[in-house]
Formats: sequence, C-alpha cells, structure tokens
Amino acid sequence: SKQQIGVVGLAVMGKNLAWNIESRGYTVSVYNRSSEKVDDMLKESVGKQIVGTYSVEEFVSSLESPRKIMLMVQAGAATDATINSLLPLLDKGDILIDGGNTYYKDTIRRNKELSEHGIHFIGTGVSGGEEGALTGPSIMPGGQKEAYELVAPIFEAISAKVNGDACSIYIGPDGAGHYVKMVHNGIEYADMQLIAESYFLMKNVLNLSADELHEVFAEWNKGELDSYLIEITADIFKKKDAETGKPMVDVILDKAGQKGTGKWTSQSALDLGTPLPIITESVFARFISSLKEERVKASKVLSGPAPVLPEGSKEEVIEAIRRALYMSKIASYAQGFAQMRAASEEYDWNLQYGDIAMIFRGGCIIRAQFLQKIKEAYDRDPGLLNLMLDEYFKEIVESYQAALREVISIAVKNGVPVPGFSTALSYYDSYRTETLPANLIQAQRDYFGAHTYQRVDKDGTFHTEWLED
Ligand code: NBP
Repeated sequence: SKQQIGVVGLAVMGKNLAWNIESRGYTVSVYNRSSEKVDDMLKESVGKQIVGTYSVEEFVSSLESPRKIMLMVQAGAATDATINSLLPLLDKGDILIDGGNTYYKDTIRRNKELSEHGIHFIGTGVSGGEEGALTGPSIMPGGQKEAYELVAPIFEAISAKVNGDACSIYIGPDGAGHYVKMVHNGIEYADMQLIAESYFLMKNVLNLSADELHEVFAEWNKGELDSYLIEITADIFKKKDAETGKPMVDVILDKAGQKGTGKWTSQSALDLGTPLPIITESVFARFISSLKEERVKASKVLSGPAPVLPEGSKEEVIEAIRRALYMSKIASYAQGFAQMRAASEEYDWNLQYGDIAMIFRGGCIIRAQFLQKIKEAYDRDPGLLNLMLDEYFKEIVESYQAALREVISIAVKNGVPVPGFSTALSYYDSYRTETLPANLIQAQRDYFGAHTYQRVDKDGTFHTEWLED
C-alpha cells in the first residue's frame, strides 16, 4: 500500500517533521539525497509508520495520488536541484510543498514554473526550530488554495495549537507564506535586539547580576511581555558555565551571527518604500557587534561620558525599562504588519492580518500573549492602517512613551547604545507628527535638481527659480 505523504531532506527539520506527521496517524515515505540519513532515520524510527526509500523513483512511486511531497532541504540551489529531480516523475495535480526558509521571490518563480507543468506548489514557512518541527510548529502556507485544502488536515494536525486553534492557516497565493515567515524572522530580530538593550541597561547602569536579571525577566514573563523569548532569556541568566562557574552569558563572545532573513525583510522594506527602522536597526546592530576587533581598538581611542546615576529607585528604573521594551515592541510589530500590508498590495495577496497574528501565537519563536491583542485589533478593524491606531495599543503607547523617553535619556547620558529603543521612539514621534521637515527637503531637491514640489495651499506641481534675485 502507498503512503499518504512524503518528506525529502532528513536533516534535523525534515526528520522531526516526518515523525510529527507520523505521530498524527499518517503514513510517511522519506527520502534523502545521501542514503546514510535514510538509514539513520530508520534506525531511530522503530515502531513508527515510516517507509525509507533510496531513489527518487522509489520515493515517488511509494506515494498515494495526488502525491503530497514536503521538501525540507537547504534553501536555494538545493531546493531547485531537488525539484528538478522529482519533476519528471510527477503527475498533474501532485503537490510539492517547500518547507525551507526560502526567499519569497524564489517561491513566486517556482510556483509559476511548476503550475505550467500542472504541478501545485506550496511554499510554507515553518517556524519553531527542531523542537517545533517535532511537537508542533507554526505553519505559514502560500500557494494554490485548492492544493492547500488537500494538505490542510495534515498541516492542522501537526501544527501548534493555541486554545484549540491550529497555528496553520492559508496565507495567500504563491510567495505569501514565505513572505510572512520572512517578516516573522525580521520581527524576531527586533524582539531580540530590544530585549538585549534592556539587559544591557540593567547590567551597565543598574549593575544587576545575572541572578537578578533572571528574577527580572522571570517576573516580566508573568505580565504583558509574556512570551517565549522573554522566557528563554530568564532561563539563560540562570545557566552557569561548567568550566568557569561564571554565568554562561558572560563567557559568550558578543558577536551576533545571522542567516540573512532579517536582512531580506529590510531589503523588501526598501524595495516597497515602507518604513521598517526597528528591524533594520536590529540587523545593523548585529553587523556592528560583529566588528569586534574594530570595536576593541576603538574602545582604546574613543571615550564616552562619565556614568550618571539615574533618578528614582532601582525598581522604578526597571519598571521604566519594562515599559520602554513593551512600547518599542508594539512599534516594531506595527512596522512589520504595515510592511505586510504594503507587500499584500504590491503582490495582490489579500493577506488577513488577524489570521497571521493568530498563527504567530503558538509554535514559533515570536509566540507571545501579546499576539492575541493584535488579533483582536484586526478583528475590530481588518483595514487598520497601523497597530498604534488601535484603541488598545494607542492607550499603551500614549501612557508608556514617558518611560521610553526617560530610558533613552538614561542611556544617552551614560553612553550606552540603544539603537532599537531610539529608533522606536523616533518612529512613534514621526508617525504622530502632522508636519515633518520634509518641506525643506523638497525645497532643497527643487533648488539643486528642479525636482519640483507640491504646495500646502493648492493642487499642482511647482518649481521655483531659487537663484532669481
Ligand atoms: P539544512 O538546511 O542543513 O539542509 C540539509 C538538507 O539539504 C539535507 O537533507 C541535504 O541532503 C539537503 N541538500 C543539500 Br545541503 N544540498 C542538496 C542538493 N543539492 N540536492 C538535494 N538535497 C540537498 O537542513 P535543516 O536545518 O533541517 O533545514 C531544512 C530547511 O528548513 C532549510 O531550508 C532551513 O532553512 C529550514 N528551517 C530550518 C530551521 C532550523 O531551526 N534548523 C527552522 C525553520 C526552517 P544531504 O544529506 O544529502 O546533504
């Protein structure tokens, strides 16, 4: 008898996803380019309905029709190579699903090419890492709706659940799912940067120890900031290095790595002409962190201000930092969701922002209580222009802005860099300002380049001879 679904690519993600699917009662065929991974997986799969195959022919013919094949291989050339090896063996109506971290423009291209062969192609974001893949990831599928309907029962069964709702919802045509996954990752960069700045201020200005930082983050995780990233941050401060006995964080080198999905999000913002400063600043913060050797040299040459003790008790400053973090987080999600709106218009995806907030609530790295508030905001107004205009978020940002201003000034006076906090506040202040100084920029553009301008008092396009008199 034939299997209900196939998984290609048996590194950590594919293997765990295959086990997850099998654990929900489906029969699964697996295949990997190099056969050792198939052997290893079968050894670890005793008692499971997993069928190993050793050639693409054997793999494809082991599947029920229409075939459902999930690719979990390295994004990029490996995905194209895998698709090309399968394509001659597939029949019209078969469904290929790419669960890798694929660039959304590749997904748009592949969807188009494969649909010319009558093959459905679903590009899906899968978030939650190895653990999520095994126990319930957040799934963001894009592609032909009718093809998604055929795999929806499997996706819903394997996905994370929040209050009984599956964290897998059809996102939109072609690249929509991978786009949303990309923005998810960008938001993740910003969340991590803002948490890191909070930590840095408490460490450097308030001199909190790792144990105290553990207490603060554990406490924060009980309130508005309740989220996976705050929870693991609390855990991290508890961990001691086995070799030295020091807190683990203090022995880890301050050079942040990245795989590029944050950068893609920023690049897309630049292409769409939509403001995404917090995520972009978070990407830049990783870049500047990686200039470790240069920073070490500069630290011997360039000096900052003498320390200034903040006003207020330690508890008051910690509460101000908590509020600064929450307000900045709101501004960051406002930017990410506004960018998804811009992309949805550009690519005709008809994205449903409340649904997206809902599937972000479980399984994925940015999962948080707060996403429920975003869902409710879009339920109140599906056409909401900016999250900060929603009644719940408006109230928070209006009452927390004082704390954000105070925290930034403490940082500035002490020479502690807070690029995420600063840009969050600038975004808020820019967005709420009726008249910005862009009138001067327009005058300059018209002066040196005759680029013309519009007027505040009448319609039309104007140019001034600036040097006339
Ligand atoms: P990797 O991204 O490390 O990819 C390894 C797999 O790709 C192996 O099965 C390998 O086969 C296959 N592969 C390569 Br490399 N080149 C190939 C080629 N030319 N033809 C056919 N197969 C090829 O695996 P992963 O970490 O499990 O991630 C899988 C996907 O899921 C990636 O796109 C990743 O970005 C995405 N993702 C990962 C995570 C995570 O937490 N790791 C989370 C979410 C999404 P081989 O064994 O023969 O070399």
